[in-house]
Amino acid sequence: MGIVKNLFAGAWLLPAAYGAFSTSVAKGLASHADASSTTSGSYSQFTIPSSADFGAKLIPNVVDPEAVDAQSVCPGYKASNVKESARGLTATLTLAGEPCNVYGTDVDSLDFSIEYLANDRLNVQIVPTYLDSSNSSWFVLDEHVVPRPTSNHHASKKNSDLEITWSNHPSFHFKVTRKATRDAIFDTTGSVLVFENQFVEFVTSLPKDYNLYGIGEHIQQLRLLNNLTLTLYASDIGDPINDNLYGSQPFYLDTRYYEVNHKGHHTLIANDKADQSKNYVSFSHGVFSRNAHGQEIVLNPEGLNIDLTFYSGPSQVDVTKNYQLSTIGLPALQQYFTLGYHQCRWGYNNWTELAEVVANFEKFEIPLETIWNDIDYMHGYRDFDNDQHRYPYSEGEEFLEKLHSSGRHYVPIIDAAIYIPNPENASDAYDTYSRGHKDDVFLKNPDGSEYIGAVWPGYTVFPDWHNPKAGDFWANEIVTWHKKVAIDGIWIDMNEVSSFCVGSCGSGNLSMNPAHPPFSLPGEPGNVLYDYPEGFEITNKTEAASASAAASSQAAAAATGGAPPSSSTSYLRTTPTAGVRNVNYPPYVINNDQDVHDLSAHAVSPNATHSDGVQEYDVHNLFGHQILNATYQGLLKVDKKKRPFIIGRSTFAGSGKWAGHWGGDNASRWAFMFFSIPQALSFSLFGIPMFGVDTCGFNGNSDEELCNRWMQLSAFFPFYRNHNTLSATPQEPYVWESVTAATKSAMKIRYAILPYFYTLFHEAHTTGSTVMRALAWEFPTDPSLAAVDTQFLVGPSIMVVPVLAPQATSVKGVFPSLKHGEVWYDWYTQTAVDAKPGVNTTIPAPLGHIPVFVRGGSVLPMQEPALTTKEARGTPWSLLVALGGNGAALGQLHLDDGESNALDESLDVSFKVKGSSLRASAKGHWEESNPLATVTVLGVSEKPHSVRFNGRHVPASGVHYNATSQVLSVGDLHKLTKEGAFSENWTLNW
Ligand code: MIG
Repeated sequence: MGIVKNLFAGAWLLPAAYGAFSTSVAKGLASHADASSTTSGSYSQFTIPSSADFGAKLIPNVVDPEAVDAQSVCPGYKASNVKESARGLTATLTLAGEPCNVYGTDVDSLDFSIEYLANDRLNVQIVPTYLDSSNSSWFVLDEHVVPRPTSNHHASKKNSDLEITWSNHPSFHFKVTRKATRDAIFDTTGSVLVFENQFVEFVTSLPKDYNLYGIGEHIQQLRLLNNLTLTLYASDIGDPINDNLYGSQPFYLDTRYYEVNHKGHHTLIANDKADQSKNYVSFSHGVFSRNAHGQEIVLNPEGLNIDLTFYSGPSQVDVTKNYQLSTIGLPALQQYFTLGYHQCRWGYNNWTELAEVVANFEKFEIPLETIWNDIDYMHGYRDFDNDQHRYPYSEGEEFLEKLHSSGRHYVPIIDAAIYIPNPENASDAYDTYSRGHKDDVFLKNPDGSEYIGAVWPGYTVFPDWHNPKAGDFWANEIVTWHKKVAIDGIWIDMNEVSSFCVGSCGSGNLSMNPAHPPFSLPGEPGNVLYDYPEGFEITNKTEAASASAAASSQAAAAATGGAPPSSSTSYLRTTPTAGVRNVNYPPYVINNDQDVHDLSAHAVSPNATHSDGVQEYDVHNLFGHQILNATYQGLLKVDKKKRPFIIGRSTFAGSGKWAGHWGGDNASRWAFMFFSIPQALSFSLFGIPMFGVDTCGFNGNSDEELCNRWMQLSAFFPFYRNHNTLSATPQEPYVWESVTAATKSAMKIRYAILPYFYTLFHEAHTTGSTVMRALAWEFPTDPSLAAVDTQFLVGPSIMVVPVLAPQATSVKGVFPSLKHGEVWYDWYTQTAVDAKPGVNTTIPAPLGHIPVFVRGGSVLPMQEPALTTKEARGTPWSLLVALGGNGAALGQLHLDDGESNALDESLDVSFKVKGSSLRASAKGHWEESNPLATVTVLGVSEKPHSVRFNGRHVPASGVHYNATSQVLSVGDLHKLTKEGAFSENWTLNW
């Protein structure tokens, strides 16, 4: 049996401790003694010393040979006072022996409860008995911030798909069983429950070779590996593989495949035992651990994890919908324009440069929907404040007017931190800070002073989302600034929340502001970018050689200077003090991926204190989530009728209600192009369908081949944006001729199927379904697809098999479900693919070509490609009908104005093919005035005698049939649909 070990470095209710605060401030101040000044522009600027971001040297428990295994020393609990009802059970758990106090203070009495919430949903909670809100030493997650799952009146143990049993021998443990398969889906047998004030541990067994998905945010393959520690702690760090990242998504999906015998008995199969000649079924369930603390999930093949909600599925689709509908909320409905192409980079220096970029897209006739601005536009990196030399308001107004009238949009970045002006320099005053300070909305130190960290502008403060006035402050800043710059959405960065120094390093140092960050920016001396993608040495030999030589000498120079991250040789290990929490240095050290693993390194410290007394320690993982909510409310204040468009970096369970997410700070490397697929699929499971990564890669320089492939791949991602780091060589698609062509060809498909994409988004918003899908989710009875993440589906009907390696001219892909009669059509040739079931098929894919397939049984509503989504929305309709093996096909279309919150004016059309007729039936009041131009039917085996539209003959001139490709194309339909393609229900017969 394999085991999931869940180690919470801190439960969700913990006593307060302020001890460590003075230490980190002292460190910040001392290190300033060796600070240097750099000259930037005409003035000499103070640089925060890099040592300000050095934490204490820690060793994570999972690798610490001296770490005590809580399982071997803790006594566990015994249940008593058990009360059962039709809807669940409550009991008291009492410590079963001497407290072990291994990574905190043991809690001697706990309340255990099981609640059957619905037939397909069950909750288990374990909370300290003496929990009362008057006692500020216990932290309880706020239900307004992180909702609990809803319950249904009719739920009962009897009707539930799942069942829980428990036992006291040898100590308290419980087991969740799926009734249909008699299989335990969660089982703590053989382990002890550990519940301390800074540490909670529970252990469940898993099947050997489990299929687990989710547990974010991590960059990893879709199906989680065996033998892996997954740490959850919001961290500002570029592209670590498997380590903790920007957001925290404590949810997983577990899929199990079974063979069913004639008696209906289910036998679980091992993944490697899957056999194409056999039939299988799968059952999926989801588990949400409603906990915002730092946590660690240890997946290992042997042996060990308390607000747990189980979603019984039994399919991924059921689990994902249930999770969103009952618990975290449905994803925000995106505006139609957000599905167009987005161009961004760090380093667009002024409005003129932005205008040039837009002009280039026009010149090369590459669709461009939105031009983005990174921190370059800001005055000294201050939020809500433009640099008046480079990005003056007046010129911006002109630029934006022109941009908007061309149907395009503008989205700038806003950082989480707020500059705190130099008190000794009257001309440094900054209104945003003054207003926030007056309202007292910033995070505090334990002594009540403002917590002062460091981000781009120098020393900064941070909004405190627990303060009831913080939301209004943030909204007011957005509204005020919007009057000067007519933005169309907001890009939220640095919201982990990131801070470039340990502790309140700015306390006492404000006279140094504006300070330079404690490291060099990309392109600054010592940090010149010489990195290129794999394959560059083949395609650009000379340039690659000189870049690599320059990189070596830069590295050699760096090696001679600079201090080591930590001068101490021994690790800091803390021991628990009875009843006292050490929030900055908890006894259990999670494997946080910042340098030296310090929780305060490159983030606001755990002892930063909120207005309600809650420490950052308890809510660190929620900062990102709450700023996204505040930004959403702010944009609604700008225009309450418009759907806010927000892309955020740090997220939590439920952030999808307000924002999309981008997988920031990847590198211009082939591996990261691959990882973007499992990243997107994981965010589908987390209820954040609007996802995309920095196309062509962020860190390092990109090159023609990688960018060519990547522009094509991202064209099938929900959020399609090219973004680049400061000083890296330009990578807009018009930079290379082949990339221009490749981009245009992929965008032609994307823009044609925009109505399909939009319909998928509407469905996600109303039902919790996904947009980007794993093959395993659409084909749940094929165990061989469980780990596939090198190809994917957009909705149910489009499959993409991208090239993910340099120098390739073909790619291997599988065509699911052929043995059950599934048909796949090549997008380009419109003919059925000839492949064998379960066989990895070689698909030609020269540079510039991305293999795309349409699944038989689909009707895709399409419009004509155009340079903007607005223009595309004004073109005639066409339908692509891909007949299934049984000759049938289905499709959906949702239309509305694409931007307003009030959805009373909408149109829903359903398409259905039966025999040789296609029926379109529309419901709703949205008036679609564009006519229908063409219907193309793939897989028509015989030439039709006649074609009729609503009983009227379509003239032969409009009908084309190709017997070889089996494509029937019916044109000239405009005349018959002058009032609009769906103004009346119609039938096409052939
Ligand atoms: O630490 O604003 O992920 O997309 O270009 C760098 C500059 C800060 C990180 C974001 C990246 C953005 C960059 N930001």
